[in-house]
Amino acid sequence: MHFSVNQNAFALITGASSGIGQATARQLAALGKNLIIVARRQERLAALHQELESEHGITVKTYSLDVSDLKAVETFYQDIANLKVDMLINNAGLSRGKEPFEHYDFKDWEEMIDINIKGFLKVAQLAIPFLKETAGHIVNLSSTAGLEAYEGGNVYGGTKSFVQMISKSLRIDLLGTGIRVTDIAPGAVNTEFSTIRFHGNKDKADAVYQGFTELTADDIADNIVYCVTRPPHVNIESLVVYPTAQASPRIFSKK
Ligand code: 8X3
Repeated sequence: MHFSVNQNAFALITGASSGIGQATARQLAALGKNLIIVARRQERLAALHQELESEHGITVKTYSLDVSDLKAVETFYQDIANLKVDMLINNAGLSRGKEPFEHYDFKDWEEMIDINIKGFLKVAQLAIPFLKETAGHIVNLSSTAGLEAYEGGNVYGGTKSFVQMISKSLRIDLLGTGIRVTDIAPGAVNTEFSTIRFHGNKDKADAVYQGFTELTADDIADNIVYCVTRPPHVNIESLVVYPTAQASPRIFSKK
């Protein structure tokens, strides 16, 4: 099995300061991949930058960016215009709230739509000229919440169904360019995801992952690395990855 990457081009990772994005940055860096890591939290990016450059002798560029600021995404792509990019890990996204539809705070819905849909689209669209030049690879992070509905998942799930539809559409619209598109739909992964969903309530967030062995960010990064290191004629269109103790978004075997 070969796990090699083009060491002359960069992987662009959004949401790289924590969770799946950060784990993917670490695993790609270990393969010698140069990275452009993007997130809102500059201090965290700076720490990761230092760690990865000194441990792996790669080049890391950091960029503090909120993907829901569409103008800032445009400026970002102008700023990296001279770099060769052959991977986009389109990972920035969040869940905010978990309430019945009727009582949901509309602002929480808007935040998810701005980041998971509008930001996600802008990042993907402006990456395409770079990826055309390198016959690159787009990995979109969706969720099992986009495959099946659950209580309070409403708009979050909708944004992730949207990601899955765009992944499929990109496969069609980019056919013939050599660009590969992969959609990864994780189930329960223990990251900051639930803390952010529950507005910082750590107890509520921890309860989500109690009583079973949940996935880690590294488990999903491992799947991403597998997909992006296949030979150029192999496109893994989608992966649905659950913990063994989870059968669907609502069905768990908990002790
Ligand atoms: C994360 C999966 O089911 O917690 O996207 O929403 S779930």
